[in-house]
Amino acid sequence: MRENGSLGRVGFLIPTCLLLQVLLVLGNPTVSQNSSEEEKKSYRNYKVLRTQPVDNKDVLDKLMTFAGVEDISFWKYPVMNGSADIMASPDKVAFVEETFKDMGIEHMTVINDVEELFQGQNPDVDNEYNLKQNGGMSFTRYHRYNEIISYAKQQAARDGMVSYQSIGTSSEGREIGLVKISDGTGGNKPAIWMDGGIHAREWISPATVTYIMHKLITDNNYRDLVQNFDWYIVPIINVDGYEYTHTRDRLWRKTRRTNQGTHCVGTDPNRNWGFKWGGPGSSGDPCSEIYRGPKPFSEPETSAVANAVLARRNQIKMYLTFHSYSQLWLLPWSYTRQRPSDYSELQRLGLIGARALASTYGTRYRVGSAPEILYEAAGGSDDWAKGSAGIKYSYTLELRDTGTYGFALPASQITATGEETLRGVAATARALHKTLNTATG
Ligand code: 0X9
Ligand code: ZN
Repeated sequence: MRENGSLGRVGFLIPTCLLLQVLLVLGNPTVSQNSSEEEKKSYRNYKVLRTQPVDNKDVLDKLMTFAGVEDISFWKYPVMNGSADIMASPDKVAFVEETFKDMGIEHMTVINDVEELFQGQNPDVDNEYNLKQNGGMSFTRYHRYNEIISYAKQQAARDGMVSYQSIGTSSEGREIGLVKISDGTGGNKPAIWMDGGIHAREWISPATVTYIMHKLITDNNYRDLVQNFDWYIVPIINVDGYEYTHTRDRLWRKTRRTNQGTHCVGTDPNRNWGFKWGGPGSSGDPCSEIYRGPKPFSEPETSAVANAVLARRNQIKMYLTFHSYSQLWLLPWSYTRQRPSDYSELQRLGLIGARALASTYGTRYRVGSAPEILYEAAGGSDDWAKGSAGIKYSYTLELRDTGTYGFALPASQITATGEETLRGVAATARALHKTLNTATG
């Protein structure tokens, strides 16, 4: 992710053409039927292998060459002094292991059968009690787009503090929903923006955002947060991609808009924002997993969210966006290794959040800028929120876990992840409230 387009050919999860897709379905017993009678890609016997931490640039570059190989993909990209998680199909595992051996790097198998974890990730049955208690959200399974939107609308209908509006439509015609929580006292309060589901396969993100929203509405322990701030919440931005991960390919990341002149579908919605668009860590290749799109805000989903943020830019004091996985509290900037001049202030609030989060169940987060603890990547929503919308406090949270399950994080971890993240967000919000009040006297 260090150079422009360096991951130019990561789009290998996508079958190369429709014909091939048809052949694959007909001839491949691993492609199964899902409830809507469409074929869902199977990851039976795909493995995730973890390298030892790499401290050598040549080895790092060599690892990156996997990016162009079909049926090999990165769950976690190789970074200096960090390990990489690499998924390989059954017939590519030996090749990957051989390559590791040639490079002299050790590895371990973190996931032995990706499909098995996916099968166990999301139980069909709900906890009926929870469902009733929470107005349709059980938080014991990953809910579908429709369920989350209906829940949001229902909350708006029954609670005077909550309102719902559509802020735009995805390329497949789905509504992008924005929830506002505001107790109506005190006029124009400072606001906090939260969004989830930029990347389709990171299911814990919409689940966590919805959990936090639920708690802000219903739990009196967080009353002060609603008294002191208005909250704007978009549970799922990449609505088409999210549904696609439920019906066709569990590991889809991008949007679902078709690209002109290629069979490769989708844009990375976290490379598509109009601040420093096209910079390092993004690709101009539509087949890449980090394709930035043909122009800034080419995707209706990012454009809708940006417009909704801009319309409230003077009110919004903090921007929080949720991804997974790695357990990181990321600070700006991501497009450059240079730190913003107010870095230490942003770090101060980030550390308060990470500490409160860890004090809940011991889940440890690292706090720092993406180039320092992850990789450089331009065109993300966090950089845009700070650089273009002028929101000083802008953070990306990479939620649980650190790779034991990765994208297959079981639904049984939703409430714990939600709870600890809520506590982290609450602590940061309270610190922000104090800071704003001190600053304005
Ligand atoms: O690469 C990303 O977009 C994020 N990581 S993920 O594994 N969820 O894909 C990190 C985003 C950090 N912020 C920016 N790059 N702007
Ligand atoms: Zn992400």
